[in-house]
Amino acid sequence: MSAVETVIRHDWTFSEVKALFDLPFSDLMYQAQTLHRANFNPNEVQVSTLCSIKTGKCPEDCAYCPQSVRYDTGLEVEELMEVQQVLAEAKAAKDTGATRFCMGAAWRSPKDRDMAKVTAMVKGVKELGLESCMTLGMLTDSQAGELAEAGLDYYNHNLDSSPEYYGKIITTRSFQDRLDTLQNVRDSGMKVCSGGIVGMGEKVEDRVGLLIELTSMPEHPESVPMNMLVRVEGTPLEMQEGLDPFDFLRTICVARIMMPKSHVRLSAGREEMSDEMQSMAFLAGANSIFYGDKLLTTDNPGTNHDMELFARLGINTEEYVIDEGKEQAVAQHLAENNQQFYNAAS
Ligand code: SAM
Ligand code: DTB
Ligand code: SF4
Repeated sequence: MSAVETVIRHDWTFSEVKALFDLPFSDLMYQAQTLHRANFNPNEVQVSTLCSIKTGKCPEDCAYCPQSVRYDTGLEVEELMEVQQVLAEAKAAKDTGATRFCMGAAWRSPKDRDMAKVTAMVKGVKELGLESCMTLGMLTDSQAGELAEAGLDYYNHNLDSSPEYYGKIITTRSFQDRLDTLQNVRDSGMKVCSGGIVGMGEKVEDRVGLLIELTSMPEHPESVPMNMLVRVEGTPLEMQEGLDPFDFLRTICVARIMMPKSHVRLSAGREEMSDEMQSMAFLAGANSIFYGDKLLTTDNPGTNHDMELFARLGINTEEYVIDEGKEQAVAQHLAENNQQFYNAAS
């Protein structure tokens, strides 16, 4: 840790943030990396594995999403999985080195009748010694309370874009609905995971707006997923023009600078990124990834590829520390697994 002062701000102005985006690329990278080093081990990345516990047939109209019932994406629909099946996947994720297991459901919001099953999943995942995360759509305050009581560590609910651009992407629920769910999650005592998508045709001003919204919350989200749009055939955004990689990297830099103590996750879209682009994202301050061959329904780089990339870059996977730094609960196999790849690479 260096002596660089870190101030957690909730009052970023539009012009300040826009000025960050407008910096020469090297100056922006330097600022982001400096703050990153002041707050994190720059050679550690947290790894989470995703599991789609209920797939497809979602009533919402999110223009990017292959799981909306409104778009024909050829997706295989799957009802809510059985608890034991989810736990078998969690165990497999742990065995390949993930420390957090994220369960996602293609719901507008969970039905009360689903809560017993999802809370059983949370308890089972915790018993395996994994951190838990869920993303199930909108939550009422009592649903958030039930999940918190079951031991859920994180709840993921993305703002996706600026309040202005949001309406061009989703019409079936409002930006305010999203903020209300995030408030319910925060009030329940769970940690907040919230970020957005870059590359949906939004302007740099919308990326500024998204990041200002994330930092204006009374506490910054502990985890900030930054997704690069995966252009899925059959969705309205299928033909969206490709994003300049530097525009994505700039967004990672600015997220790191504005939320210096949060984990910034390099999320969807890695399958389309070169190893060099990913390494620049880590340099820009991204320190978490989704690890596993699949995201929810689309492809992700394979675990072997990721471990090899980590070995080539000298990156270690971040350990899962239970009870705020007291008891370290990391499976020995994780270290061994990494070591094996470093040995192979050297
Ligand atoms: N139904 C829940 C919801 O929307 O909150 C949970 C699952 S939803 C798939 C979780 C997030 O995945 C979305 O908010 C969006 O940010 C991201 N996502 C979905 N499809 C994507 C795509 N094609 N490219 C990039 N990110 C995507
Ligand atoms: C997030 O921000 N990205 C993840 C997770 N949270 C749930 C989902 C990405 C989904 C990409 C498209 C798919 O695989 O269906
Ligand atoms: Fe449904 Fe979530 Fe996809 Fe929107 S992003 S269509 S709410 S699964």
